Amino acid sequence: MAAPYTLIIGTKDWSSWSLRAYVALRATCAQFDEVDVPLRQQPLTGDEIRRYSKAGRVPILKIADNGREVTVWDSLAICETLAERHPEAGLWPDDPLVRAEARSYAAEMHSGFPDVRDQLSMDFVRRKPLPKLRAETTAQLDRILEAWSSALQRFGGDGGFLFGRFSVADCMYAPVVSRFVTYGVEVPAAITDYMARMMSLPAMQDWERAAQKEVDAGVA
Ligand SMILES: N[C@@H](CCC(=O)N[C@@H](CS)C(=O)NCC(=O)O)C(=O)O
Repeated sequence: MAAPYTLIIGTKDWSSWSLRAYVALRATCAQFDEVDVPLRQQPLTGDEIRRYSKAGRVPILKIADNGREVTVWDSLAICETLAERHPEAGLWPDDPLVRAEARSYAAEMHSGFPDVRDQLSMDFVRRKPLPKLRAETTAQLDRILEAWSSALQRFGGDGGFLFGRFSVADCMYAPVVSRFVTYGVEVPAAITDYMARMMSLPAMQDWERAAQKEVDAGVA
């Protein structure tokens, strides 16, 4: 049977938005085909992405469902769609009020932290010195650490993810975990444990292996 999903993603070493959709899709255990688009090779990159979505950004999820085909673009829309289509994966917390907070975490990441994204860009397998941080970047890093600590303390429980079991909130922050590893950002012990848990997810390990291959091949 053909896979119900096709996930179109960018170069794994760099594509932080793609990683978010990838870990969400892996959490559903659904079968999917993957299309890899090389980033930073304009005009090829843009042309390739626009074959799948006129929005011109990855990730893109194609869904084939009972003879219907739909395209979902944007990481958060993909995560929401997967959570809705796979309730068994528990990608949002069960409690509506906790879910409201988890959604806020995901949305804050999706629309925020521009200086962290700019100064600590994702380079999944490389290890780099921490650059001299702008005040805005430091403030955003502090906010991320404060938000993670608060979620882990209040909801982490035995599951050890931000809201206990793995959720869309963790998907959205997966690239930030990778950035903290790449740039050796100093974090409190509880956050070190959280980051280790995230980095050891099979989906993250597979992503890392593929990103390493890109680096070895000189395409990232
Ligand atoms: N808000 C979008 C952002 C997606 C995005 O900016 N993706 C980058 C790659 S990480 C991209 O497609 N860049 C296109 C290019 O480099 O031409 C999302 O959440 O998916």
